[in-house]
Amino acid sequence: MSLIVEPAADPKPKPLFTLGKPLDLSPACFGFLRETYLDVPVEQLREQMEHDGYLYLREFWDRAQVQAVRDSITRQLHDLGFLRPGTPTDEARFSDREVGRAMGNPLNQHDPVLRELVFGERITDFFHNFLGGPVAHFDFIWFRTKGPGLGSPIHCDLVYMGRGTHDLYTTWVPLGDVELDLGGLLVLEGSHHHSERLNPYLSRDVDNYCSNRPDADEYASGRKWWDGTLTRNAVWLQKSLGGRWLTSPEFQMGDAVIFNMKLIHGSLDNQTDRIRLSTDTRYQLASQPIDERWIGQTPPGHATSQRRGRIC
Ligand SMILES: O=C(O)CCC(=O)C(=O)O
Ligand SMILES: [Fe+2]
Repeated sequence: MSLIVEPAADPKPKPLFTLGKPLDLSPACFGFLRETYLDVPVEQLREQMEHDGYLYLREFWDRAQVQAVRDSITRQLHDLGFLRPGTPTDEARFSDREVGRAMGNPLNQHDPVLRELVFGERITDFFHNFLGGPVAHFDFIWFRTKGPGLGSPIHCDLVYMGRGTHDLYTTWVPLGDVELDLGGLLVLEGSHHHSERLNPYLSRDVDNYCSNRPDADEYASGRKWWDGTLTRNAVWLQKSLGGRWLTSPEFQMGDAVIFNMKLIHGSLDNQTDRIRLSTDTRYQLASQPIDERWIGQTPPGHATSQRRGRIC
């Protein structure tokens, strides 16, 4: 039996949207991520990363361990008043208040149960083996608490975190089962192979600005910021670069999606009344330079202090 499978797409799927636009769900334009498992030899996983730009590792963690993290987060959401009163906490029903974006999110970055999941032995051992040496991770944890409505804009992670090594990997962790209409991760097949064409985008950094432009002061002072979006039109992008938009028929608690800095991705819009919960975190070789914006007890992230001007 092959350990790597790509499930067939439903011939008559329900409509799916990105940033309010319907995706073309024909088999040439849409499909599902190739699934893999931890017992695949590491050389094969490296080849797969090279070829696909991602690894969709099913059952990477014990479901119970992920459920404990979900419990901790839904409890926080409940206590902060973000869940609809009278509904079971575990269902994470949206009230009427957005929890906030990954930056400035009120959830606890230092929750030990969460940190044990995303920075514990299982994942660091995996990266040690995969990268071939001792591993470092960013301290910052990106929370996604996506209520009904628009998913994440299409982007590559490099423009947010490229001041250290570019041999850096994101791990996207669904904290709950994510069906298609709850709006999970969406990646553009083969898009990491277009880095030459995407160079004008990939060579930018959201916290850099051109100091010789008339609006330089506005960028330096934080009044203006480029948010790193590649495009708001996923359908146009797919037609222009080729490849299919890929997601999972159902991301499950315990799964992990690991991907490189140049893979184009975003997420599907959430068509339910529940909050989609996930985190994303970053890993690299400890011997490589690291992007200091994401390191420390309270990483500065995209604070104005991190703006850098240059002639361009
Ligand atoms: O979960 C999302 O909506 C976006 C995830 C993402 O951009 C990432 O994991 O890098
Ligand atoms: Fe991302």
